[in-house]
Amino acid sequence: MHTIRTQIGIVGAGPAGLMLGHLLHLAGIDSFIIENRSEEYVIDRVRAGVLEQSTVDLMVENGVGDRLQREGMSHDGIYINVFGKRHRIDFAELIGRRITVYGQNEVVKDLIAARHKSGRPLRFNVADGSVHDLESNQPKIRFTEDDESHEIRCDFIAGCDGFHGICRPSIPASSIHIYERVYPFGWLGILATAPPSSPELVYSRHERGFALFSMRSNSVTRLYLQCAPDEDLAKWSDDRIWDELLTRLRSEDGWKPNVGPITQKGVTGMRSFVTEPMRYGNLFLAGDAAHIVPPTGAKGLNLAMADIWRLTRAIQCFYELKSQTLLDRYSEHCLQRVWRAQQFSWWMTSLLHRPDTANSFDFRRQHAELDYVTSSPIAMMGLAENYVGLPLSETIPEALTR
Ligand code: FAS
Ligand code: PHB
Repeated sequence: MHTIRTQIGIVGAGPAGLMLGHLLHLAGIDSFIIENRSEEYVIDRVRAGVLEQSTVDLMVENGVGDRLQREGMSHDGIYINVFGKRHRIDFAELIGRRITVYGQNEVVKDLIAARHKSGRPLRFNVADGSVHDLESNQPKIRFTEDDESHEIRCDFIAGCDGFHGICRPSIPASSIHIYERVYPFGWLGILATAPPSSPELVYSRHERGFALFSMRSNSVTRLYLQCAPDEDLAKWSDDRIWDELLTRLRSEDGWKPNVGPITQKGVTGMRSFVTEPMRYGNLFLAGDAAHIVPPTGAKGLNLAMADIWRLTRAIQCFYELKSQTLLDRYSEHCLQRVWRAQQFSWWMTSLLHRPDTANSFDFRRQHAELDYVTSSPIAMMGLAENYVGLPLSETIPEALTR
């Protein structure tokens, strides 16, 4: 068994683990990142596409935002298409903040490049990962690489290994509480080589269900449609996908997405999930390892970055001020932002999807809410504030009063 000593052991090289490694590096704090997938797989994995202002600020302020500033697409609003009628929600007008469209895999690519440049350890393709002695002052991560077993001894473990990782399940069930809601629908998502025909995202509620028009660049679009959670992709030819997308997204004013070759497609289930607390001994969970939101509110990646901003400050406070205060308040403070995003993501999902058991009252009530959200400046401001995201700050009340 080869022993490695470091300050922070990080499980998972997704956006959370990589950003943590980067911010700790800038703070002169040592860390060791392990990832059980290959570098190519992690970079090519198609996921998020919308960055909150605070996520963009975090990347730019910490020296990993150059390409984001060059290639990211800044959007001042979104469209909501209500049964064929398109309405614009003008974030810049309503709250003076905006979002940026920049693929998660581009974020991961930039962070991996920064990690390699820092010379600090990042190991891909590891196997048999496990965590131990979480309540001790020297928690341990064990893994094998090229059939050799290794043990990382550290002060703290950051569980950034996503929803299907090893860290959360390593916590005794009696020490955490899980809050969960699984939705009776999923998203069939595609990447297409087609120039965007709208300068901003289009969320659509159509009688046949939800659809979303998004993009990755001036030549690549990303689109989603509501489907069954276990939808069989084999039953969806590219023509059938485009027919359904055009039907659900086309609006009375003639707008419709451009059609082009589909280069990637997949089906994702949808759930709301929260782990409380996000800490067990000296194991700190961050990102999808602790919480999942349905992607309708575009919050997942941004919540992961907010957790990491908070965890870095807490770890710095421990080493620089010998204080446990922020570590002890990490979970409580993260959960304030997590539940705000949970409520918003559930609300956007309920507002824009066709419920599986639509009784006439629910249908009319949903329609009334869609009319309200697309006509009342006050309702639009609420949506804008949550969609663009709150500034990173110690607590939510503080962020709300900024
Ligand atoms: P990740 O899951 O990204 O990373 C965890 C890493 O840990 C992975 O690389 C995994 O391979 C690794 N790992 C797992 N087990 C391990 C083990 N045992 N040992 C070592 N490594 C291990 N969010 C948004 O904000 N905006 C969006 O527009 C958006 N769209 C989405 C669309 C889809 C289709 C999906 C599925 C998600 C979307 N999300 C969106 C949410 C998504 O982006 C996640 O929130 C984000 O990936 C969370 O980042 P991490 O917490 O780093 O987890
Ligand atoms: C995306 O661009 O992939 C995307 C955008 C908005 C969402 C979800 C996904 O709500």
